[in-house]
Amino acid sequence: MLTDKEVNFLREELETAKNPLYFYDTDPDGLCSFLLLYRVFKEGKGILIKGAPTLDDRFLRKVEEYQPDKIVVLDKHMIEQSFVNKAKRPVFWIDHHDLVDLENVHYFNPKKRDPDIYMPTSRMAYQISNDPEDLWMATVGCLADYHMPNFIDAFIEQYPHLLKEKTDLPTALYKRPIGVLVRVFYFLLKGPTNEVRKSINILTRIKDPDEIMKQTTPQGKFLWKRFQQINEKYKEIYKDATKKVTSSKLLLYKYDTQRWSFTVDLANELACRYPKKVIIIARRKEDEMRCSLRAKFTINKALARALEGIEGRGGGHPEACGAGIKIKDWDRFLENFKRELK
Ligand SMILES: [Mn+2]
Repeated sequence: MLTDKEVNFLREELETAKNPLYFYDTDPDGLCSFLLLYRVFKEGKGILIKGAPTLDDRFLRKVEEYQPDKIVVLDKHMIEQSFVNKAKRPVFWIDHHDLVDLENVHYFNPKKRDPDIYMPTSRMAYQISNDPEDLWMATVGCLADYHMPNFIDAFIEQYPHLLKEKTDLPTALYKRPIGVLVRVFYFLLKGPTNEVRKSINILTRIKDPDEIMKQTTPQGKFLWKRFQQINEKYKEIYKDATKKVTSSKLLLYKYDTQRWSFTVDLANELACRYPKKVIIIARRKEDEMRCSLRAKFTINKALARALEGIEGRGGGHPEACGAGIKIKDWDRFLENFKRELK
């Protein structure tokens, strides 16, 4: 969480901003963080950081184009120093990934006070915006980043048809209507840029989740229809992936990403639905297998040991890792990993 002092400082900065430019990460936590702030402070413009690992010099042309007085970066794990230096505006960075040393930014990261804390950016954005009408949106952002917010009781009271009682995260995400709403936010970020932008524009004006979930307004109906089209593609791939379930502890699914990438969605859902298995979603890129690994127990140590003597790299969080393995070593890596998981 942010401290009261930080909340007050950021509120003051955003209230006085005439034309802030928001850069935010391409996932529901990043999106909800932006929406929460934009819906309260009204001014400015939001830019999705898509197709770039960090906020780098390529985004300076957006600064050039919009001439903002302040720059706000949300939920992005890295900003290049050169971007900060060349942008020549105050930069406010609210994030919850690993701490980074960067000069000339106002940096807000709860890990400064507690290295082990897990606090999605949208939870902090909601501290700043503090608009009870957006409680549902803050809930979506937190759940999407696999965090049960401390205000969930208030959400249940206000939206019992979306979540009728307190549950664990897998249940909320995959067995309750609120989980569908989270998926709507995930999937609306996929696909052609102009369609994504249109969806986000509409989301800035949605007042109640039922506009989407029950299609009570034309805007909500539009979003729901677009979600359903993407969801159909996902369901097909998900079904295909579940065919790979065997008695093995590994659930390996190889998949060619083209226009619609569902790697993260697949890995997350399979890990929740098969909590005893290690999920590997792999796709070939040039002479490498690129993998997303997930489990509901610690796997990063087994992964590190399995990589010994293998041409490749990998690592990440205890329960969520990434890896890139050279094709020639792929089979040997899988054997190693299976052995290490026993
Ligand atoms: Mn996040």
